[in-house]
Amino acid sequence: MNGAESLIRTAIAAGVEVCFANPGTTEMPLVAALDSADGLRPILGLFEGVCTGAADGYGRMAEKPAMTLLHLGPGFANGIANLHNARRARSPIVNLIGDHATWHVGADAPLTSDIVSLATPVSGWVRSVRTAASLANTTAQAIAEAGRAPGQIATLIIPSDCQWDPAERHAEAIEPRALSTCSSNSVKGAAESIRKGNRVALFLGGTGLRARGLKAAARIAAKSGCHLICETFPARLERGAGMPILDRLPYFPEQAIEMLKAFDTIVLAGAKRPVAFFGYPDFPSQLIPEGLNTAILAEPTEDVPAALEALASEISAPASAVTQSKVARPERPVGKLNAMTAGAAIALTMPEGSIVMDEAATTGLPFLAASAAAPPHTYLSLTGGAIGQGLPCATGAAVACPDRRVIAFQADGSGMYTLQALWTQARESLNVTTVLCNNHSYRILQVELARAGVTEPGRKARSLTSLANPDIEWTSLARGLGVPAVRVETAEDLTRELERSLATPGPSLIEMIL
Ligand SMILES: Cc1ncc(C[n+]2csc(CCOP(=O)(O)OP(=O)(O)O)c2C)c(N)n1
Repeated sequence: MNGAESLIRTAIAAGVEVCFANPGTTEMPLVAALDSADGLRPILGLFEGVCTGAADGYGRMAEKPAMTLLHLGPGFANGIANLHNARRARSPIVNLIGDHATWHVGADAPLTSDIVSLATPVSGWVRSVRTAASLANTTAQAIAEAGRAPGQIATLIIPSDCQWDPAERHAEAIEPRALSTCSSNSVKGAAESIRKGNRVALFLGGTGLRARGLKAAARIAAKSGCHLICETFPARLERGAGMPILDRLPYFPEQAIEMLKAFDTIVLAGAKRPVAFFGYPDFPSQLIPEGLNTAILAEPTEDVPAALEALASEISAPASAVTQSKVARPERPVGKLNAMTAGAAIALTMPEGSIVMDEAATTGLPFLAASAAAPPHTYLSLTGGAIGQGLPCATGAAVACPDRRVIAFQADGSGMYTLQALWTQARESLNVTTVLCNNHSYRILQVELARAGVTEPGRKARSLTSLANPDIEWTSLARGLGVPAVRVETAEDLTRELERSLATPGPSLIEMIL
């Protein structure tokens, strides 16, 4: 056995099933070692941002790490933006990065770079291996670190001689450290705040937005009358019939502040104190207005569902509370395609158990209200603001959940960053329906220009926010990458094509001309 084989067997022993890979010469022993054992499925991504975004989507849905296999510093650097998003989502991921042989690094060959410096800001744990003999143990450690609940990014840098040199055995799995529980003082403090407050909001985030946390939150609301608010960009939110209705904190600070100032007490459960996405001249960073009573029930890194259940008991909430038991779908939309009709068409047609990856940007918002009582589904969003996450994340979610339909609700500009994900969807026959919002622009940047008071942008400014000239033909791009595609221009056509796509195995893309 060589080091690479010891790594692969260690990963399989620890339950890792998938490796999203884009390898090069320094990873060849690992590539060869994949065939030495059964149980680890390699999936090729044609850009590293696809691999890392897919590992994020996989981690959010499988609740265990996938591996990525990336080529030295430059390959890893191509994957950083989506690792940034994954870090914000607290997704479990193990990155394997090949490096030059230990004795070759000093030669400063063209691909040599400071990989540790690239990896550190997006990783919770980074190690460079020095010997083949230590590779198995360090791999087991990396997997346990990634799985450290709720999840983090562990990055392992592996010189090629540590892959090809002999090794003796694989390492057994190490149990990841469990979630810490919040203190009983936090529970008592939150209960006290809820009792004292007149207008209380429970601000939910992280694992508080999974089914168990939401059921406890519904009980707390039933007993106390508190309002339930969800962080603006949840990594994973369970929604639809059977789940309580949450208000999402708005994106723009003036709207968020307006929402929060209606309360005198905010209890944070799995969410950090909300801050504005950007600093604007007339608004503060902190969105909770000064003077409000704020209590922290549980930090995002704690066991948020358990904390919510403890709070429910503390205030003697009923044993269960279902706020919306019936499925309710919107009417069949007619006429022009826009954010409203697109949201309605998806909410009308999405099957039970769908996973909706929302990177629809300015076209996305109305979908949330339209689908509030749709059949139970999972909603994933862009956690770190680095666009180009939607198509890869949808790909990884589909790998994690082959029996569920994934809907990638995707803006065109953001989609262009990582459209290679479509090829991986075709190659792996993944059940992903991409609803592509072609508005031929970076619309949000046009909105931001207007907000900054630039009502008549100049020719140069307009050219930086327009995706026209030439118009991008998404149907041609998708077909060229092996994904069947149609173009629609009315709400009726979109609904019909959604019904067809959602009933057909494998990927397809519907290009909406907005
Ligand atoms: C990695 C990265 N690069 C650039 C940006 C800046 N940015 C934010 S939104 C946006 C354009 C979004 O356009 P599109 O995806 O088409 O959605 P629309 O606003 O048109 O709805 C850009 C370039 C970013 N957020 N992340």
